[in-house]
Amino acid sequence: SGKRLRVLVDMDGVLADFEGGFLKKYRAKYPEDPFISLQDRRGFWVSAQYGQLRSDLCEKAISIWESKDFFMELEPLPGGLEAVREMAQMENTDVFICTSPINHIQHCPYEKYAWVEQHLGQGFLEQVILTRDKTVISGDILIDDKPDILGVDPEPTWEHILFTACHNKHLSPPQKRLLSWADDWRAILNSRRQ
Ligand code: BVP
Repeated sequence: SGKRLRVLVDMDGVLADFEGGFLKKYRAKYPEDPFISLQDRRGFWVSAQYGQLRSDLCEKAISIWESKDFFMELEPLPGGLEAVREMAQMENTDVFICTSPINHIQHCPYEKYAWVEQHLGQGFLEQVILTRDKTVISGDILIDDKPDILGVDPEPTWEHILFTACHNKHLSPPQKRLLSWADDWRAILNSRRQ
């Protein structure tokens, strides 16, 4: 027994295929412009790497995820929905989806809720946390593909588990990794139970 385990699960790059969805729509909208294959992605910020490739490509990249239906139409990453459904059914376990919306507010916040409703059901809307600062959210575990999760709290309560993504796979991070949802996420949860 013991206390309940609270798991925070990121959305983009962990449950929803942000990188794949971005590349597909970028290439469709800008077929004459260069692009970065997923294999060549480095660094969390897509916009920064496109801006380095050619300065005008930064704002072209941003135009993709600021467009209507971008977040809604992201494909689920393999095994992610099944994993969070299973976590939600586990004894003494609370799972929340913890995600940072973009600052262009017209579509993204709504579409993130709509995506969760479509893929996990209306009841799961209770589990959604939209925040630009994940350090102020308390939890035991945060599963997230961003290597550096910073905010106003220098000592967040959660242990950050780095979810492997195209942009972070070459790093040697200080965190434990979850290689994919086929990796042993149950063991990581159990390691944090008292
Ligand atoms: O909503 C996503 C997309 C956006 O940042 C958010 C990351 O949220 P978390 O995964 O940390 O919850 N985003 C924005 C940019 C550039 C903005 Br300028 C980017 O390059 N990549 C990216 O993911």
